[in-house]
Amino acid sequence: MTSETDLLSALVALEAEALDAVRTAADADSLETVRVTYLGRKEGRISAVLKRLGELSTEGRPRVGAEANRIKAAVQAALGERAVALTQTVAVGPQEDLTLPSRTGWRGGRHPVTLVLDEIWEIFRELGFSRARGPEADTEWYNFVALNTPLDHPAVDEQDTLYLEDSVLLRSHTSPVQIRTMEKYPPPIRILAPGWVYRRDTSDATHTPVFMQVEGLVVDEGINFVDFKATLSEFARRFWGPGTRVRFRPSFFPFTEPSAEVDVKRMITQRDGTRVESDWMEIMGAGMVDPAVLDNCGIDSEKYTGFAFGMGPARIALLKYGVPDLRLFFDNDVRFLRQFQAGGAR
Ligand code: 2NL
Repeated sequence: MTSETDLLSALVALEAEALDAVRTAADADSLETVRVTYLGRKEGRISAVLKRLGELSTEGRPRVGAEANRIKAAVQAALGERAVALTQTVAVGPQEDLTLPSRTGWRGGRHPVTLVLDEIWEIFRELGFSRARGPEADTEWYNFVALNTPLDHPAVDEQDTLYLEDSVLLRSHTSPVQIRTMEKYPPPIRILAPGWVYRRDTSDATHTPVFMQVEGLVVDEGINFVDFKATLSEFARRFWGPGTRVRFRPSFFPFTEPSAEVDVKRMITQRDGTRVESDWMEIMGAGMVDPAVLDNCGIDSEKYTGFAFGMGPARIALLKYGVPDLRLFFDNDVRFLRQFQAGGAR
């Protein structure tokens, strides 16, 4: 004979199954299927249990009947709640897809001009140079006059300087930093002076009115033209590669005598492994410090000599990476800048 506990445990198992089916029903149609499966009057699985009440003793019947009714009510209530929830989901729209991978974090990187400047600095650091800095707004004395460039000299007009007030201007090169260093410290001096400089230029592919410059200065007893050529050739070969050819072309700057433009010819390894030479590329201006500049800074030009040079890291970056237009370095389009990061384009 069927016992009361048999039917009760069958009912409890059915309740758990039915509630689970209600919870996972994805739409109104499947909810209706769940209702018919468990509560349907003819074929419903709970009704099937109730039909077996007759198998029980008279005392057991009311207890099992009451439990069956409680379960029917619970499943009915769950069906109602789920039906409402499903209509709300439709009204709100699709749920977030929690299986989507999350966005990776933004990673910053160094600007290509900074990368080149760091590389230049690293080489001169190995050669014994220190780094010097100074103000971006300076006086005519530091920007021109101390550099053997009287204010009526054509070079002053050529630089079309940006004045802030009488005799105070945005520096047109970082040379004022070297003048201040020579005023303050006795030789030996070996410094690199990087920083922003300003000229009243219109932006085009090869000019920007604000640009990064890096100048270098060496002053000591007995510094000669061989030190000058050897130091800058060594720099060029460390930067552009060991096979690089270096040439010094005569030039003019008011603050150096003699003066030179320094050009390099690189060895380039092509995709197929063959090595070819590049064209000559101008990388910097340089020269032996004019004795008048040393005297202006209180350094005895009979005892000390020196050399100096200046270059634009953005222009070097242009040559090194084959960038066609300097303005790309200022647009700050991350799709452009990304290409210079260690991981390459991402
Ligand atoms: C260029 C050329 C140059 C210097 C900068 C310098 C500084 C002192 C004394 C003598 Cl304090 N010279 N600087 C010398 C030659 C060239 O820069 O093309 N720069 C972008």
